[in-house]
Amino acid sequence: MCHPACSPAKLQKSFEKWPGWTGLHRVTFVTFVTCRPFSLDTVWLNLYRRGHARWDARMKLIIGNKNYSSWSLRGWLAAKQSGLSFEEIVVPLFGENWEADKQSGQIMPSSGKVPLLWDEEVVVWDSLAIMEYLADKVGRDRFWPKDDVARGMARAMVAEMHSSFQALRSECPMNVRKRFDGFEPSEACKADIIRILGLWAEARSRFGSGGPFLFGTFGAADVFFAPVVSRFISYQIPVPGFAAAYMQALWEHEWMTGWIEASENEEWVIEQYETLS
Ligand SMILES: N[C@@H](CCC(=O)N[C@@H](CS)C(=O)NCC(=O)O)C(=O)O
Repeated sequence: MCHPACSPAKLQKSFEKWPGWTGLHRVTFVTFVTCRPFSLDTVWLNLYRRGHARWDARMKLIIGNKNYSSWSLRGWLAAKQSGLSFEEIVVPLFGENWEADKQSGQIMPSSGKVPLLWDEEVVVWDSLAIMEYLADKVGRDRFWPKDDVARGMARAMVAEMHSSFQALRSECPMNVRKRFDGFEPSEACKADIIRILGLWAEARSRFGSGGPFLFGTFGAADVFFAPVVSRFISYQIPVPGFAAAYMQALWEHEWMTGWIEASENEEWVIEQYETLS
C-alpha cells in the first residue's frame, strides 16, 4: 500500500483532477523523498479522485452460511474481485432466528434473500446485480474480458448460470465441506452437467490461453461458476481432464481456500442439504 511519506490528503490533491484509471489494476510510483517505489491499486486512486475515499466507510456484504449459500459465494467473490474493502456479515440461513433476520432492515430490501451489498445509502441485492454494481464502480475490465468476442461469451455464460441449470441446483445443493458417495444424476441434471462442461471447454479452448481460469485470468465467469465447481467436487461428478484442471485452479485460488476453510469451521448444519435427495 501507500508509502508513509505519501499521505491520503496529498494523494487526494494529486488525483482529484485525474480522469480516472480503467483497465490498469495497479500503478507503481517512486516517492521523491526516498526514491523508493510503491504501488497502489487503481481502485483506491479512483476513489480518491471521486472524493469518496473515507477510511471508515466500508461497504457491507450480507451473506448466508459459507458452507451452503452458493449465491453468497458469488456475491463474495465479486466483492473480492472488485478490490474494494468490505465488511462481511454472515446471517445463518434457516437458523432459529432466520424468520426474524429476514425481517431485519439489512435483509428486508431483498425480501429475505442473500447476498445483499450495502454501500452507504445504496443497497443492491441479487448476485448478478451486485457484481455489475461493483464493475460500474471499479471498471468493467476488472471483471470482464477486454476482447468483445470473449466478453460476449463470458456475459452469456454468466447470464445462463444465473437463470438456468435448475436440475443441477436442486439435485446438488452446495455443501462445500461434504463429499457424497453414490450420487445418481437425473437425465435433466446430466444435461445440465454436459452443457456446463461444453461451455467450460469452449471458454478454455478459445479464450483461456492467458491463465488457468475460464477466460484466462480470474473474472466474472469464474465468480459465477465457482459454486458449480464445489458441487462437482461434493457430488463426485466425473469430469474430463481439462475440466479437472480448471476445477483444481479454482479450488486452489486463495479466495476459495479462505471460503472453504471458513465453511469447514462453521458449526451450523442444515439437515436437508446433508443427504442425497
Ligand atoms: N437470484 C438471487 C438468489 C438469492 C437466493 O436465493 N439466496 C438464497 C441463499 S443461497 C437465500 O437467500 N435463501 C433464503 C430463502 O429463500 O429464504 C441471487 O442471485 O442472489
